[in-house]
Amino acid sequence: MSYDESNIFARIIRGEIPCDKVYEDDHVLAFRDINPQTPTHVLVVPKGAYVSFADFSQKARPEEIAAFVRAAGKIASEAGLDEPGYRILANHGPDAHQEVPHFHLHLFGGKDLGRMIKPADK
Ligand code: DGP
Repeated sequence: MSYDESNIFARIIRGEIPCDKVYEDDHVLAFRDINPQTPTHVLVVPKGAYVSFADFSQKARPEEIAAFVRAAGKIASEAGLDEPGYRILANHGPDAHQEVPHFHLHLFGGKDLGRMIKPADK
């Protein structure tokens, strides 16, 4: 899939649409999800034009990958989630119901998140 420059996260990164920003550096922007699923629900987004995890993992430069991983850890720590715990998740493609075609991590926390996948759903 080619990158769609008009996707909603591209527009947020360009400053065309507002967001509730929690972190920014040269390579990363993080902001609160518009429809939070948990008390803390932050989207960690690389500024580069990557459609999904597959695209990011194959094409991002080492400094972009390092900045992204470091930022995700820092955001979780600064949200006070290291001790109680948190979950990070990335949806890639149709089976995962990826809605926005710009790679992002979801950071969930602030409550007991339960098991990742219910045994009955396997
Ligand atoms: P995913 O299914 O992994 O692509 O999740 C996309 C998430 O993006 C979903 O949890 C809702 C969130 N989202 C969609 N549009 C906006 C927006 O305009 N602003 C913010 N802050 N979040 C959005």
